[in-house]
Amino acid sequence: MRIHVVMMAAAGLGLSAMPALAQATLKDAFKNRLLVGVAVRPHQFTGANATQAALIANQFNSITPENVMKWDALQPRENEFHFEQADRYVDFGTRNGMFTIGHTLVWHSQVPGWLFKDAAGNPVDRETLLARMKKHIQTVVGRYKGRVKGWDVVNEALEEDGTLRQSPWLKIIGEDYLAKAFQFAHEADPAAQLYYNDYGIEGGKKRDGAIALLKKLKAAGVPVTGVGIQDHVSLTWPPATMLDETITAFGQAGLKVMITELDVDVLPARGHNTSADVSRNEAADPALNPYTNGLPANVQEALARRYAELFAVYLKHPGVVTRVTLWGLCDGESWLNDWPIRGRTSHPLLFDRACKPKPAFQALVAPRR
Ligand code: 9MR
Repeated sequence: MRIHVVMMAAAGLGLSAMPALAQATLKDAFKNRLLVGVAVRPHQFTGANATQAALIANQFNSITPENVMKWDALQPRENEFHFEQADRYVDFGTRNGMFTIGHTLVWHSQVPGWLFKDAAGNPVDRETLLARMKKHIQTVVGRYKGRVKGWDVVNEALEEDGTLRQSPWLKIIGEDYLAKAFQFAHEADPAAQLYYNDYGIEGGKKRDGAIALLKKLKAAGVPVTGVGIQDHVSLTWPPATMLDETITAFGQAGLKVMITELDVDVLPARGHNTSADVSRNEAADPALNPYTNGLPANVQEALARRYAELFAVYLKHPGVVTRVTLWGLCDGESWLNDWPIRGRTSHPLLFDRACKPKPAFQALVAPRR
């Protein structure tokens, strides 16, 4: 208790923060087994919201930047780098002794308009795009060498059928763009862990495609440390057995597995769709937004059981699954409030809209035996 009081005094917090801090923590619950991380936003890592900053420092031992290290944030115009936010993010992680992640170097989304074009607006050639990729990766990874411990190097390069996504990276550079990205990142920081990160690879053809791709990269000597399974999941998909088999298969291929963007969507959906593609945008329908006044107890319980089930699967793979990162701290700021339908009231995380721990949190820190 004394430690918490000291921490709060240091962070200049009011008493209202006390209940959230004076309790068991996720990082202790999984100590020596899993790092537990969270995706963070500027108001949290700059300390503008001191309560949330303290909650993050208290509960988690790893962080990922939700948006501030994407290409459009770091290099909006060619050779014009903006590091203010990213520097503060890395400082927060370093100060708090957290395993600090970089997200993400090579992605088809959140990229500035100039990246794939020349001055006349025509697509650039392979050599130009490779040079731009190299410059970006070496500048960014080089700047945080030794402090950012792991990078999502290539993000979401696969289609739902497991073939390579027809992105500008693939069309302009060709298949070896993945190997090049890992190579450049490795040159810039040989000690950093380097991941391939994707959603929907928990099962099916996309999983098979990911395994084949990663085996091929490893066989060619490409410095890939592991695979990030994003795990934007629902209450029922993927089934625990499927996830378990998938992690086993990645482990057998010699890869570490990170759970990089975990959240559990409890809202009803139009049909079954395992895609977390940010470009999905569906029409609103009140029937698909049933929990605007809070989550009913039976759904809270189902969510708690689901979180417990997922962590039980992760824990079955010691040495393979080494980190689990939640994609956000409190429900009110989850991306799932606006995706795939804008303006819904979503409840996918461990802390509610008041940033108070939910039954799902309790299920992880104090499991019923
Ligand atoms: O949560 C992120 C949201 O705030 C952004 O608007 C969106 C677009 O950049 O990206 C979200 O995060 C995505 C992550 O970077 C990659 N995997 C899917 C995540 C959810 O869309």
